[in-house]
Amino acid sequence: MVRPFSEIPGLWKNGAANLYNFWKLDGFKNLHRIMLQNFNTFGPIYREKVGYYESVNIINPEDAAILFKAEGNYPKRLKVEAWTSYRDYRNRKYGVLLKNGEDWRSNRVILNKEVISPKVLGNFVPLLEEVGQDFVARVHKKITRTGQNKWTTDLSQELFKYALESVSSVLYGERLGLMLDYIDPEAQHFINCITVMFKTTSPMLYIPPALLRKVGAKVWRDHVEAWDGIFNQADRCIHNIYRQLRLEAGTPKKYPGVLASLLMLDKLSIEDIKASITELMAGGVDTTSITLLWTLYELARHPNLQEELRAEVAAARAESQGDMLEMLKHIPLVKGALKETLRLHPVAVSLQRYITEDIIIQNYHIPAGTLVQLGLYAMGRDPKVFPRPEQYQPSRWLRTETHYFRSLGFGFGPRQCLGRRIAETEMQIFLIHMLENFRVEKERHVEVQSTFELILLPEKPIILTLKPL
Ligand code: HEM
Ligand code: 2DC
Repeated sequence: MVRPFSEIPGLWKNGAANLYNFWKLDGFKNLHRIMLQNFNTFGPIYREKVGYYESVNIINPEDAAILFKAEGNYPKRLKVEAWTSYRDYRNRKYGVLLKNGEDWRSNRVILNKEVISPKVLGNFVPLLEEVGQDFVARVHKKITRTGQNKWTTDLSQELFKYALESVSSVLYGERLGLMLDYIDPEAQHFINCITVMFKTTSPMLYIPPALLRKVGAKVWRDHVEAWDGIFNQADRCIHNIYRQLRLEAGTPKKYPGVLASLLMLDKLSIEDIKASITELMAGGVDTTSITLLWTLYELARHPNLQEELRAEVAAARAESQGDMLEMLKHIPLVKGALKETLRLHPVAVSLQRYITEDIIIQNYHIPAGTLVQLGLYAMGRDPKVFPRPEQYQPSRWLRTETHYFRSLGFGFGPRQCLGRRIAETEMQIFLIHMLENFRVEKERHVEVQSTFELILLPEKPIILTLKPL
């Protein structure tokens, strides 16, 4: 007998009381730990209502498969109201991140061809390769300047710059110059705005932004200011390319970047292009940089693994005679390391869909229209899903054991991360260059946990030491 929806365990009856408890537990920062605890209390499925949003939460890969089979033709995530409210407030168009329905699909299909299809990888690699080389040169210079043949630092700011330089070079076909000593203060401002934008979003997941706006709350004002900074900088970059394109008519000799390709293709309106390019630029900074920071942290904690990866990279370099596109096909363990980082330190604490048909999970009936969340952070640490989950083992992604609905760091299906190819390639190239040039070390016994600021971030600075090989 299938059990009814109303019998799913959990605390879903009193949203306001739950919000109060959540607030007392400092839940805004601990969402990932609270989800983990809820799975421990209630089992592999629970219902929850915090503030104004209600969901069913699941943790098993087999249940994730059922969820994604019911996502329909226009998959829809939890609506981040802070982001849509800002755009409504400023009269700006939604990009692919926030669109839904047919409008989303038609934009996404066109963007896919320019951003995530395998055929564009060849265009991206030389651009990203150049940024990777410049990053390494910059670190060598920093090491020389210390006079100690090593550099001990919190790399996050450097990684933000690396990520922004990488994504911009792909989007605009041009360098911003962030690997230089003196950088454009506008670019630094853009980076700061993204951090503030994420941080101010999380309380607004539970308290409606419309309300916060009415009472003139600081969190709403800061949020608006952050998005204003993001849009102003993106507008400047976009306008620049647009003007150049009008000046030099005819087809360019070299790959001109995603934006110019979209403009020349002439299939999306300029307003739609601007909206999605802005989202890609903003989505391409904290995500990859934090994932790289966590990866370096894990490599510092596992020196033997670090040597193993170095050996793989050296062999790949020899085999492909320096051809980077070819080299990327010979580094399975490096790719496994990135998957392993996203398992333990996912950017997104959960994946969510509004299901379009009734489904049965854990023998409970769930009606169409329900918001179902897969606890990605919790799944990554579940011993039933990943044996010895606390161990960082990139090789688990090589073995023949099942990976069925287990590698979901970038989401799933047609609504998965649009920046996935850019992110993966940028991160692989980064690790190749770092492994070829430096040994990464850290102080022993320093453990770093995650904190939730819409995306999961290290709760305190990660201090690493880089030594030339
Ligand atoms: C969506 C993760 C980097 C742009 C997403 C989603 C996840 C994700 C989990 C939701 C997918 C779903 O609902 O199935 C990540 C991770 C990254 C990363 C782990 C890096 C380690 C990037 C980069 C960009 C980007 C570099 C831009 C260049 C986007 C966009 C969407 C998205 C535009 C919305 C797509 C849509 O709604 O159609 N990402 N992301 N992301 N990401 Fe990423
Ligand atoms: C946050 O409960 C926790 O990739 C919420 O590059 C549910 C939720 C909904 C949407 C998720 C968000 C979480 C985390 C950050 C994600 C976002 C969708 C896209 C976004 C996963 C899990 C991200 C970081 C994008 C952001 C691009 C943007 C700022 C322009």
